[in-house]
Amino acid sequence: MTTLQPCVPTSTLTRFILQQERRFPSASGELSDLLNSISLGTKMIAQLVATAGFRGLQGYTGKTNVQGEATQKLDEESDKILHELLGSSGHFGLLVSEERDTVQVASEGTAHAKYVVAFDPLDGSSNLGSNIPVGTIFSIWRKRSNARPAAIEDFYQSGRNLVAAGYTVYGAKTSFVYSSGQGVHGFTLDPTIGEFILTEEEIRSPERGKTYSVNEGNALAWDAQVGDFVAQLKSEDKKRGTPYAARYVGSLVADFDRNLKRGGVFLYPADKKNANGKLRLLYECMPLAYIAEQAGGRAIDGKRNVLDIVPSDIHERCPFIVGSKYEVDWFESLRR
Ligand code: AHM
Ligand code: MG
Repeated sequence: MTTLQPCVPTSTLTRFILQQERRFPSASGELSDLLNSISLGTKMIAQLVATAGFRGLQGYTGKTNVQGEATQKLDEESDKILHELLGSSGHFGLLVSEERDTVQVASEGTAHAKYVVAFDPLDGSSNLGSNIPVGTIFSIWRKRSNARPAAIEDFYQSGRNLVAAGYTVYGAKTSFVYSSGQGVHGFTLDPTIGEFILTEEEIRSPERGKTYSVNEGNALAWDAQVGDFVAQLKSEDKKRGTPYAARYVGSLVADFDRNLKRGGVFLYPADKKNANGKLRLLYECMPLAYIAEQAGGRAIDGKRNVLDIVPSDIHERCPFIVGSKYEVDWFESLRR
């Protein structure tokens, strides 16, 4: 007879964050506190996503955000949760959110706070109501100077200066993946105890994969490089290992998470209609580029490494090609 073993976790996210902090004896604990505030916020958002259908939280607000996209009630609620939790932590000077036109001053600790944060509270929200995974994405920078309160310029730093970044996926399970520059680590929410449990330590992205993710409905607007690349991925070439399989969820976090762990490439390129693609640099492309690189992958905008770009607008868009090193190098080799 087999006896069921109690499932005692090796580590929780809270404990893991503290252990990472202890590696730096001079650390003040502020970053750990921030990450824990974000994790609490994502647990609350996971709950909202799961129960929206019977809490009157489904559907659109009737408003549009700064990008002209129709906002959903859950976009607004998720933004409020993160804004309030992070604002009251006292460690953020300024916040940027996909859902807010301008930079927001945190409610407490403005002058002394060391960090600024950007987030997409609910990525992929056009999929809500279809029971398809959505997620939250965040990036954290240190202020350029501690001698002054946070300023908008603190967001205009390259991704090389990121202190931490991460994302969650609210799907069949809720997962939290983050890096503070010491590898990428994955956690799964155990809803029975309300804790994120360490499930994937030191995630490494495979050198190459077998899938590609792109909205092929935009093919008519693609340039020759994107067209050639996708055609090669689909062609029969035993030596090269093609054709690849197409996988496109339409929620960046879900497509990215799969490719990070299984290998492959995701593209939201520039095209004839959108010179800078669709995705936003500060709270979509940069944080995921940071995670990809920490795991051994790559992210480019077609010409430059995404982490080398210095933003000049908080809602700036950026063409995004991200994934395993092999496929991103391959895409780059087709540049004309
Ligand atoms: P959102 O942040 O408003 O949800 O928009 C971003 C989403 C990504 O999650 C996804 O990869 C992309 O938009 C899908 O766009 P499209 O429907 O054009 O393929
Ligand atoms: Mg988004």
